[in-house]
Amino acid sequence: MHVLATAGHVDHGKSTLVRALTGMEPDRWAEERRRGMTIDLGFAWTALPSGATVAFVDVPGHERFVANMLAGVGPVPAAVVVVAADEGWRAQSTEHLAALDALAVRHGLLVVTRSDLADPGPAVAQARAEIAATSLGAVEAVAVSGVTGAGLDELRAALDRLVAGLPAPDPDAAVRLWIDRSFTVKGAGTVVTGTLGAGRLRVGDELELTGTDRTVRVRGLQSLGMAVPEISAVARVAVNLRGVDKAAAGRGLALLTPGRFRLTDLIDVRVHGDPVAGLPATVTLHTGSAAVSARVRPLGADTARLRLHTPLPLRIGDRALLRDPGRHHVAGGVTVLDVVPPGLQRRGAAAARAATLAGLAGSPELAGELRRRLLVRRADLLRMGVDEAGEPVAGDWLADPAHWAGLREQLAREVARHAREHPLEPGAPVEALRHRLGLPDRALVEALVHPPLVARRGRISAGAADVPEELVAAVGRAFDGLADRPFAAPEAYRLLELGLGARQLAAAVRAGLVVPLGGNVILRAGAPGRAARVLAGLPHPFTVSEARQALDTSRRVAVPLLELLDSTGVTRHTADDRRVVVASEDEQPEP
Ligand SMILES: Nc1nc2c(ncn2[C@@H]2O[C@H](COP(=O)(O)OP(=O)(O)OP(=O)(O)O)[C@@H](O)[C@H]2O)c(=O)[nH]1
Ligand SMILES: [Mg+2]
Repeated sequence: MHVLATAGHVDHGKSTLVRALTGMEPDRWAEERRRGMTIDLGFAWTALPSGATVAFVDVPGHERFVANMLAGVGPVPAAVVVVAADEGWRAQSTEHLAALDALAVRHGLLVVTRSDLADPGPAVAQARAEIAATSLGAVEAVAVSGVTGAGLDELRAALDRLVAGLPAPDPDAAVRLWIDRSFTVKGAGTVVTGTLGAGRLRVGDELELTGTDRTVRVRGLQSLGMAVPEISAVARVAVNLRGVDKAAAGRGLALLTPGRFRLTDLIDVRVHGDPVAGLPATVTLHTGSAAVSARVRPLGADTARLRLHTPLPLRIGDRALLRDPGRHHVAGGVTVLDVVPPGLQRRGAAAARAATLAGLAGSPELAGELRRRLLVRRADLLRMGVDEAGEPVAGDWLADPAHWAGLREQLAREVARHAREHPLEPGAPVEALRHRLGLPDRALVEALVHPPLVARRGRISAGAADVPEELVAAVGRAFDGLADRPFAAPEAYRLLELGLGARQLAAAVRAGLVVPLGGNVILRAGAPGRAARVLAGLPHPFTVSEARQALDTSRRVAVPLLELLDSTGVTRHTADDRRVVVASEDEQPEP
């Protein structure tokens, strides 16, 4: 199916044309028929000679209903511009064409109607010239009479050529169905309609509904009046929603594939058309079927920041139209460049932002987004419209490669600095590093660790060699003068003199510099093993006193040292308070 919107000045014959082509009545309301004027959108469809189905969204031409016209045109990729032969180009011809141009509609057809009333030649010539200057470019023109039926066969053939040239929609794209109508069907509940421009809908689908913070389920689907289990873009669709009030699903809201769009009320845009400086401070932004008021903050010559009164599900690359609400004037089209723009509080930030925006094309692109955002969740990028997968650095975080390499170096520097400032801690806490690096997630800190850095028990250190020199030196000095007495412990006052308190001693133990015997009694590393060899040479069993003399040490050392050897199974305590060495030398564990 293809969907086309009509466009053109009031009373130029749009609805008559749609009626003649489809045999259906696009003016749905009694008031419209009574007044002979379209007020709101109308819908009708027919089969073309090729067999292709074409559905029309018929719009009102009267200037009072331009907002309705825009809601119909917004989601539709192609337009039929209607001009009356007897009236020629008029005000809303201009306004509607400006709207199509602002929305960058590229495909269309010119139909000069009421050609039974006047020579269509001048109207065709003028309209073609006007249209050629817009995004529609050169279009085919057909002269018809909706009353006599003249030209309708040529028009059907031209419509076939038009739809054959429309770009194929992506059936796997995320769904964003802009609601253009909602009503209640007795027994079924709320039904909303819209033009499905991309993706696919199925009965049973869960969708997000903007304006609510919950998901809704598709209870039934219809297209062109027929119930269908599933429907692919492009299509006119009617969606029956379970448990949704009609008032909560009105025009301008949208049904969305969950997790694929973010609602944003702050966007940076490129402005096409009038100069940014000439824009009013407040405009109405039209996109899809939505119309919201927006405050304009000019940034560069053709870029601006828009603060939307109501958040919309916008993505990078989306087109929207700005209208001056006071002057009934299409002020221009915009291309969305950023849906999560940075704050502009810092001095000079606006100028820097303008420079950045000047280089943006408005096409979602992974490398560029990473370069600007440095670190971003894949889910967030997807919501902005960036589909490229990318290789996460941790969890679903994606990083700009240069930034990531810089973070690696910064982490190494921070770990070294922490080791300098806290020489007795076994590495820097991950959380502290996360903070210093300004990272949003601990997993990122852990992912940055690579040799020689090691992560252990929530801390990151520069590996086993990471013993502070000061500590090694202080421990060395503690044993000064004890070189020929390997089983002598430094005196407590000496340790204090050297600044070796409980924490420092614990660090020295962890670093394997000394062996703890309880309290502040320490021996050099390896001392227990050497003691076992000396004791093995004593007559067995031996007393604490004999051991003390053999080891040339004090009771302060000998008692806990023997207890340590008992506990590791090197010596055994006998009933008469003596000991024997039971383990052979190579069985002796190194405490
Ligand atoms: N003679 C003649 N009259 C036509 C033709 N097309 C439309 N009309 C008449 O022109 C008037 C307006 O036609 P509509 O089809 O309602 O025009 P419209 O463009 O839909 O108008 P709006 O929806 O209000 O913008 C009606 O009285 C039609 O009967 C035509 O080809 N020939
Ligand atoms: Mg009409």
